[in-house]
Amino acid sequence: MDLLRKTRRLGPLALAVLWMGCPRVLARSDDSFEPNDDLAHASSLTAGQTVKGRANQGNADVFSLQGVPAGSRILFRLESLGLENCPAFTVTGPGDQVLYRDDTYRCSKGRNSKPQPAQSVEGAALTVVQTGYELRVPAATAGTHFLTIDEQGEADNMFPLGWDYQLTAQLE
Ligand SMILES: [Ca+2]
Ligand SMILES: [Ca+2]
Repeated sequence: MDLLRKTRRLGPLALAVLWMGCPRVLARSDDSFEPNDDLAHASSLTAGQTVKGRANQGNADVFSLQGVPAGSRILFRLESLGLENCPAFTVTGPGDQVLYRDDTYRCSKGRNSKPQPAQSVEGAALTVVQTGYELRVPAATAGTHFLTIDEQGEADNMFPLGWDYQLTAQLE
């Protein structure tokens, strides 16, 4: 009887603790490039070499490609490896110039939610392909260029979404 009373009293408390602990318990692990959440902490890419990462919602992944010659075109090839394919991309050139940026959007289960450009320079384009995405951006100015992958969410997801991807940057 005593135990039952105690359990009743502790029940709501236990539930609250469980509730508060849940997001942390259920939060997915991240990749070995972390922390790479802004331009100052970008992970360095080598043209032609493939890296694998995980973008968790609320934790942007930023990659840099150094020594891009003026007049070249960068192709960022992103292949989806699983989880929730719901990314938005931004490419930033030298002097923090935004060369391409997707609008923020909401994914919804069972629907084909796709990133859409909100801002892009002439010649920059995102193509949705069967394996994922191809993002082409002309480099007018020589120097380091950055790709930001920003996992979006659903309208009411309780836990952050995540996306496993494979990324290759090439100069065309
Ligand atoms: Ca990551
Ligand atoms: Ca990150």
